[in-house]
Amino acid sequence: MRAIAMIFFLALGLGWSQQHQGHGHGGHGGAPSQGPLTPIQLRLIEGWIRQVPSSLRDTTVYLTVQNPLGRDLRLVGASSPVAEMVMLMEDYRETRSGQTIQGMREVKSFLLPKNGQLVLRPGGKHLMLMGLKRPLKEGERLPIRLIFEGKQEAALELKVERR
Ligand SMILES: [Cu+2]
Repeated sequence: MRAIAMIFFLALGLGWSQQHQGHGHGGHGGAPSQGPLTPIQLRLIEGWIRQVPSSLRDTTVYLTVQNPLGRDLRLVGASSPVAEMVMLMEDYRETRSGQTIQGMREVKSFLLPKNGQLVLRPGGKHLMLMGLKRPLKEGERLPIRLIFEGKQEAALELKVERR
């Protein structure tokens, strides 16, 4: 049963790679925690949201944040008022029987090590804004809330850019 599930997931990944920015729905990235969260301060080194044509309802978020705390943080979710949900994902590329497979898959969490950085960038880890509620305008700044294990959250504001 596990093998079947893995093959199914791989097929999903392939579907994603073909559309690249147009992920299908059906993920299960739901809200990781309810109730009040403790705010934490991270240092935003850089970050941006990719502008996509208004016909697309999903887009990617890339950022680099620094953890100034003396303890590890684990990113387990995110949210934004402009998206129905946000998924943690990573691009991957692997070779199977001489064929290169490229796609993206959902990830449960990202580690933000103590006194270290988490880097989300094209070709690697990223956040996916799923189900955009309206088209995004180039240059506008949007709030993104990062949710960490242990009911902690960090609020960021990122610019929509065409890159
Ligand atoms: Cu993605």
